[in-house]
Amino acid sequence: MLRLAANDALILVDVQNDFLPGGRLGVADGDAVVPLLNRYVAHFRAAGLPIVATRDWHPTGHCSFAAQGGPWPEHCVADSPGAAFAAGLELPGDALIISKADTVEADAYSGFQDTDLAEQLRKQGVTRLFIGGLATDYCVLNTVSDALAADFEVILLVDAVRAVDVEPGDGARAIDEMRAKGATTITVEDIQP
Ligand code: VGL
Ligand code: ZN
Repeated sequence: MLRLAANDALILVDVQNDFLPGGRLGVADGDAVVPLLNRYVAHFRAAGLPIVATRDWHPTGHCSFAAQGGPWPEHCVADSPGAAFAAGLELPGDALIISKADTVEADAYSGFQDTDLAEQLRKQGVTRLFIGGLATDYCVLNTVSDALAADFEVILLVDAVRAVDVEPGDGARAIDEMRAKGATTITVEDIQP
């Protein structure tokens, strides 16, 4: 069991339509994270703690798109339906939204890359981060790694992540890597109601 504390914040990584099954870069079973993340959201709201949602927010012609020679199909074009948060995600109105990779020339898998996320969290006295969302092997992995490198304590919401798995096992290896770097893991039942 784990009790939420005053220095905790929740980070929901890229829970966007294009990463759900049927989306441009659909993650298998990606929609399964939504009801779980809603339960984490409810815990954090009840405790009055900060909730952050990151989003991939690419311009048309982004360098990560296949037409530009990048590795991915076109996805999460800013203001498009595919870039919108999953309809079922119960994101509070006062959640902090962090848009990333929003210039043509740079990609960013981490919510900390070229954003003021670390500053905003520190300003609020946050020291421990609960992180879940999509995709385990890209944006979750990189957000967790940057959070640890920036000296935040990190708890990975291991029930509320799903992987792209370009190679089978990528998601499991990403979880091993996050643990090796110092992240601990919980499931939603571990949080003291
Ligand atoms: C992501 C691939 C490309 C992610 C974003 O959110 O994990 N993956 N852009
Ligand atoms: Zn992207």
